[in-house]
Amino acid sequence: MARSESTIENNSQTRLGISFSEHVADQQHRLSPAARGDLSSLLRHIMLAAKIISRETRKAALVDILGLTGKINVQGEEVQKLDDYADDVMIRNLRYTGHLCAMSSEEHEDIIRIPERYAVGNYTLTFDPLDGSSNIDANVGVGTIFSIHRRISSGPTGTHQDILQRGKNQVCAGYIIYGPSTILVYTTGHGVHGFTLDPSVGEFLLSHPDIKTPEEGNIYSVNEGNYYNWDETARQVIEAFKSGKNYRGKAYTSRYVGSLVSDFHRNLLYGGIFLYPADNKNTSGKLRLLPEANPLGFVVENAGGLASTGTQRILDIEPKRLHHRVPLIIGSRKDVEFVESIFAAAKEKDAS
Ligand code: AHM
Ligand code: MG
Repeated sequence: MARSESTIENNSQTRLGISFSEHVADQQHRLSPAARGDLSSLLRHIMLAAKIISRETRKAALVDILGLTGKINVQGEEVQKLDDYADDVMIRNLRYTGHLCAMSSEEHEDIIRIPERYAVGNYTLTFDPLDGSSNIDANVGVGTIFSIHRRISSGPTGTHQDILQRGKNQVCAGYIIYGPSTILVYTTGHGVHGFTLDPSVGEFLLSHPDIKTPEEGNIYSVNEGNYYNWDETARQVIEAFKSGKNYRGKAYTSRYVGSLVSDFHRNLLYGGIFLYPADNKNTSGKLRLLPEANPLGFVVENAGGLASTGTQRILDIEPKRLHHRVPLIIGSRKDVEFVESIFAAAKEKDAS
């Protein structure tokens, strides 16, 4: 029997194994039929950069044998560290596309301008090229995090104003995790979808359609070595998860990789909460609003979770500078709300 085209189309957003490129094209067609396809094209360029970074991170375990990453290779040349390498791959693969007016990277002090020889487009891209890179020599999962905004300035090229936008204005965000397999997770605000790189065909294929994070989880993820640097409220929060004296009356289990994308991705799938509160060494928090908290906040909210500083929604924060840091409390909705309730009670007590 002949299959109708509508059957094929209806299945395409959730059909396991559909390629990332097809998924993005179908989403554009369904949600913005009049769009020119710039965002879809931009995403395909990010995907290509991710494949290249994935290939290099796979070689990291050979560091002592091949002389990679910051050492001298067999030709006597100095080879770049992987985070610098990933940064270069992102810039080289994105700056010529004609879709961007400016970029910003966790590795750069200032914004990255589009060279004059390339066309200027309507989007900005902010990224952390290799999050968790201090773990790479131990073969622990690392990742690239990205955030896309629509341009708001109107001059000949992009400005700081275009980059320093609130997280709630993101048009797309996601990450690529280079773990036992390479997985790309993205959202344009219409569901969160995960794709696994199939090395045999070199394509990201849909493996996690329409991810919804559980409303509550059993995991808390935090660097507890900072305990004595935290204030009373942060200590109280962690004690509540450990002791079972929380809204569920249940003790949580602890999981902490120390690589944000890995900790975030696990909690997104299983449920749970990741916390990096402010402490007396990192008085404004350690993690960066633009390349880390905002994109993961956009992903988690679109999967049904929450991202907060403890007192404010991450996506509402007005970025003050490129490397603006924030406390980050992110994950399952009820767990984040519980933490916010402890911060609110502490604030009330302070005020009285
Ligand atoms: P990076 O982007 O320079 O790798 O730093 C951010 C990393 C996160 O991946 C991780 O969650 C955090 O720093 C770990 O910090 P700590 O070692 O203080 O626990
Ligand atoms: Mg990082």
